[in-house]
Amino acid sequence: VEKMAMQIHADDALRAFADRILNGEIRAGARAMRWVDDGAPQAFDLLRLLYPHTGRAHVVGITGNPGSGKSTLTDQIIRRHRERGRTVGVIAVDPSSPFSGGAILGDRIRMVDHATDDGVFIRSLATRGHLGGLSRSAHDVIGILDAMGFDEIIIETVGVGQDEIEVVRVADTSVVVLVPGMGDDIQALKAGILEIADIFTVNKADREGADLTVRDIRALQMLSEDRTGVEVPILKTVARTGQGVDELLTAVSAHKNQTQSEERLQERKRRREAHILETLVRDRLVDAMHSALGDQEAKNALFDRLAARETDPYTQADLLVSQLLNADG
Ligand SMILES: Nc1nc2c(ncn2[C@@H]2O[C@H](COP(=O)(O)OP(=O)(O)OP(=O)(O)O)[C@@H](O)[C@H]2O)c(=O)[nH]1
Ligand SMILES: [Mg+2]
Repeated sequence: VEKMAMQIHADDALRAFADRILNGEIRAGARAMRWVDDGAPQAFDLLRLLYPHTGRAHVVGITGNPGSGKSTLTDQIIRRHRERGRTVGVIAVDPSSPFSGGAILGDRIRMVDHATDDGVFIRSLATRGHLGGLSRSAHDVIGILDAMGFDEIIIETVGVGQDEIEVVRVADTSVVVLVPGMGDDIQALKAGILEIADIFTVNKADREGADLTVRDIRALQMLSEDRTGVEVPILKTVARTGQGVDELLTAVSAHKNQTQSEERLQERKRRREAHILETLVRDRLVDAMHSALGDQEAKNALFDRLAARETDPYTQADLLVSQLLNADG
């Protein structure tokens, strides 16, 4: 009984905490995001409470190579939203590459302009250490920003690596940022990038070769057949001066309206929910597997047998899965 009373108490406390987030309290939101980051067990209970209040904000993904100007562009976009009185939540996914250490610092410095503005919330998300994948953490953090009532949500992520590309799935509109003079890089652009782009922008258009890059992308677009009927705009921006940013926002709005008026939006939502559900189930199964294997000593014994080729992972995986599936049934 005492345990139950404590549980009810905890539920009340959590509900009160969720209410603070729904009221847009910055400190509560920040704390919830830390829970997600740390993989705290209460995080799921909280997210469960918040979920019905999410899915309202329009999420724009900004992805591109390191140094292509994503943060500078994001900064310009924030400024414009603020001029219209829209509140903005930003998630900057730190590039895992050690080379971009300076650039990460750059993010902080440039975005400091908005640091004192309550209508802007900027949060960075480390790429490492996210159980169940970065995209799910990003989804959870977006959910918190959404529950807090931010009108616009931007997620900045480096478009290299599978993890980062997966992140784009959580966005409603994906902007892929390229720069002039990429030459062979354009050819090497992952098919994945081409597929996820709803809008291309050739940033640093103050540099030579922007038009050539536009043409290269267009040529590449024509080669990929599955884009039937959907025109993916290719714009040019100079994030440093803000040139072309209004046009970019117009394209984002157009995409938003386009997707909302079609069943494509529903399809996009379906894919996103499926992805999140899959990662959650995978996490839980892996956790259950570890419990089923027992303590570290027992696990090591199995891993040693595998290493010694006394058994194989295929057989063991089948055994474990059938064991887990039968556990409750
Ligand atoms: N010439 C020129 N430079 C730009 C433009 N936009 C951004 N830059 C510069 O490019 C550099 C990188 O810009 P960031 O906005 O930090 O690029 P990023 O894509 O966020 O970089 P990461 O977060 O490290 O991936 C900075 O020195 C910017 O001032 C532009 O339109 N023209
Ligand atoms: Mg950046």
